[in-house]
This record gives sequence, structure tokens and C-alpha cells, in this order.
Amino acid sequence: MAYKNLMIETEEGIAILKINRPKVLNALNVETLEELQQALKEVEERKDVRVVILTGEGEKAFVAGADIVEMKDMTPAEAINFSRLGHTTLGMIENLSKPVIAAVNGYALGGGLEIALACDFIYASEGAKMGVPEVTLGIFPGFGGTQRLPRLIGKGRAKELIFTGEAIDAQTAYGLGIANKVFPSENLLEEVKKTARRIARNGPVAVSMAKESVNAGYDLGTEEGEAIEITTWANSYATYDQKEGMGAFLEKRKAQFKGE
Ligand code: DAK
Repeated sequence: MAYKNLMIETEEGIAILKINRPKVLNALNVETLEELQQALKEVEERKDVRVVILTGEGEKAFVAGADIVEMKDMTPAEAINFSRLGHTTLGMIENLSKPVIAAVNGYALGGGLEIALACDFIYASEGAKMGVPEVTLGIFPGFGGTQRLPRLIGKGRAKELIFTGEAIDAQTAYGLGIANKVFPSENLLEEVKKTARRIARNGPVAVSMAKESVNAGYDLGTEEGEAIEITTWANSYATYDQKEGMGAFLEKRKAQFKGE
């Protein structure tokens, strides 16, 4: 499908989804979120895609937030639709059966940081700036920011960022555990691709089950989480890839995973 506000490139088992509204620093409007949902369905179904990278077009921004122009005059009914659209899109990212890496290449503000937080992990460029400035606009983070951010960095630190609305630089984000790694801007995408390629070489069903197990157990107690791990792990024995992976090791050859 052709997209207006999004670009998709695929190479070596990796799909790169680029939010493409650089003139407004890739701000998220309804149309972009709808296109993103469509693209996520597309990459979910494609067997040749094993890892997804989410990034922004241009040198300046990953996503500078929800589109303030569009949001300003929303009716309450439109606000509910927008809110649902945002939540379902971020849920689709979080629950995609394939890993999604955010390559934060500039501003990731408000809904922009929230969408990055819905990804499995974040790599950032040295010049990236991240924050949740919604309170400066008279609203507060509404795409999961009050939930995902405290779970990632702790309640006090998250509240400080949310209440002040201040943006932090990439090194601070790294120190807080928001960004896993930081790279010079010109190397960011290649470094993210390196990690994506490494993941794409592994058993796709195993990676997918690992994601499911971490996500499903994260908010539960250890015993309940372990129960999920036990069942999901046992299910990996129903796959071709488990036999291939272990067989290849014992036969001293490279595994040829099929994703089934
Ligand atoms: N929306 C619309 N346009 C934006 C934008 C945004 N978020 N961010 C930037 N732009 C536009 C600017 O208006 C400008 O357009 P023109 O003036 O050229 O027409 C163009 O992008 C370039 O931006 P600047 O000229 O401002 O560039 P600077 O380098 O000077 O500044 C900046 C960069 C990122 C510091 C600045 O643009 C900025 O502060 N942008 C706004 C950042 C922001 O406040 N983001 C949070 C948005 S609120 C909800 C759930 C979630 C949300 C809402 C509802 N529900 C549950 C319903 C989320 C809310 C948000 O994300």
C-alpha cells in the first residue's frame, strides 16, 4: 500500500518504518496514526520481516509529539477517537509478534516519546532530546506516558519529567534507562540495523515468544510470570525452529530457521 506520511523500506529481514512529516517535525496526526496501524498490520503479516525499526524522517526529529494544530480544536468526541487511535496504535507496537526498535534521531516529545516507549527498546542519537511537555500545553501525557515511563525509570523520576515538562538530552536518557545506547547521529540507523540483523538471525518464533513472555509477566508477581514462561517455553517445543536450532548445534552447522 502507498502511504502519505510514512515510508517503509525492507532489507535483510528488517522493516524500517519512517514517520514522514519532516516539515512539522513528524508530528502525529490522525492520518499518520491510521497509516501506522496499516503498516504494522502489513509487517506483522510479512514472513520475510523479522524485526521492525521505527524512526523519523529528517535530521531533526523522531516525532515532536501529537499534532498540536489538529488537537487544538478537537471536539470531545474527536478527542476520544484520537485517544483510542493512539492507544490502539501503541498497543499494536507493544504486542507486535516481532521486535520493534525505536531509533530516536532527534526530538521525541510528548506522544513522540510515548510511541518510542511502546517499542521494545530505544537507541538514540547524541543530539536527541526527549521529554513529555504536555503540561506546558494544559494537558498531560495520554498515550501511556503516565504508565510506561514510571515502569521503566521509577515513579519519582517519571513524575519529575512529567510535572516539569522539561526535555532531557540523550546521555541523561541513557543514564535513566530510557535509551539503551547512544550513537553519533550519522551512525544511529546503521547501529540499530546491526542489532536488528543480529536479532533477525535468531529463531523468530523464539524471539517472539520471549517478547510475549516478558510483556505478559512484567506487571505480575514472579510466580505468575514464571507460570507464563513455563507454558510459553514449552510451546517452543512444538516448533520446527527448536528442532532445527538444537540439531544444527549438534551437527556443528548454522541453523536455518523458518519461523515456524
Ligand atoms: N504539532 C504540530 N506542529 C509541530 C509540532 C507539533 N507537536 N512540533 C513542531 N511543529 C511544527 C512547528 O509548528 C513548525 O511549524 P511552522 O511554524 O514551520 O509551520 C515546525 O514544526 C518546525 O518547528 P519549530 O519551528 O518550532 O522548530 P524549532 O527547532 O524552533 O523547535 C521544538 C523544535 C520541537 C522544540 C518545537 O517545535 C516544539 O516545542 N514543538 C512542540 C513539542 C511539543 O509540545 N510536543 C508535545 C505535543 S502534545 C492524547 C494522548 C497524547 C497526546 C495527546 C492527546 N489523548 C489521549 C487524547 C499527546 C500530546 C502531545 O504530544
